[in-house]
Amino acid sequence: MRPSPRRPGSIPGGLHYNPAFVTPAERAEILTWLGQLHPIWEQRYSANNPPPAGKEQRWLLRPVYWLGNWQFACLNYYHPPKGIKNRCVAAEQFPPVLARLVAKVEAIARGMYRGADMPEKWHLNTCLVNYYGSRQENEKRIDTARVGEHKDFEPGPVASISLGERAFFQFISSRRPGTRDEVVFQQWLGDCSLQIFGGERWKNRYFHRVQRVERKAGEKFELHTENFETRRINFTFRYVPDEHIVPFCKLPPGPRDDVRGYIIQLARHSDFFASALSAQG
Ligand SMILES: O=C(O)CCC(=O)C(=O)O
Repeated sequence: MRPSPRRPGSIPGGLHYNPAFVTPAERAEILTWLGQLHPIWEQRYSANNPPPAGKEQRWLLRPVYWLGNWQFACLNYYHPPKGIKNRCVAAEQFPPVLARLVAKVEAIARGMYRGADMPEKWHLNTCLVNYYGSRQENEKRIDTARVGEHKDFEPGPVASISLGERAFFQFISSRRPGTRDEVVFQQWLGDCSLQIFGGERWKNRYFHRVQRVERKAGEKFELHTENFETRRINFTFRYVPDEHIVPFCKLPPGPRDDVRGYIIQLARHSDFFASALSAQG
């Protein structure tokens, strides 16, 4: 069923958008904290999870960092009901500024969603930090500031905080071969904004994607993203049941071998991952 017509610019039920959720002081605090992070580039597959027939090994489009737990691409992300074991590797906790924002987000979300749309133990314990921008390759600058249509499979509502240039975000109703994607709702996600989506329609039924990221504000973040110019940062907060988060040292040998190189990279700049590495024995 199509959503009912809306006033231009209005936000449909089940979605929340606040264009000025992050204050200038919080923005500055987040950027200071981001300045000491060293995000990594991941590959989609690994020795123990090679590309399926017809697919090739590839790098992700952008550097990423995860908080709470790290869902490595080569471990196939968290995907209940079957894909829950050995996918979410314990990671650093949220810094104080994000923890404060998350407490406010959780209160908003609890007022919006009920019953099956709000799992009993739901709390936002996971964050994907996505760096959007362009990659320098020899003389060429390659823009990768987009995300193809997908769903987030963590249970319950998802919250997204954006910094930097505006992103054009769409919910899509169909990905069946031979049919056109139907855009159900689209909006710009601006600097300092909060978006929350949840429930059967926005979370389970529709896909979402980022079509493009503007360049209008001339934003260029000074971060540790070598050969990559970052003009937008997005934090997507999600919930993974705590019992599905596993310390690196408790991963079975195959997945542990697959992600060890990443943990070694992370450990160069993170006490948390340095301890995780030494705990493996
Ligand atoms: O960057 C955004 O606004 C959306 C990111 C997203 O879809 C995701 O992390 O799953």
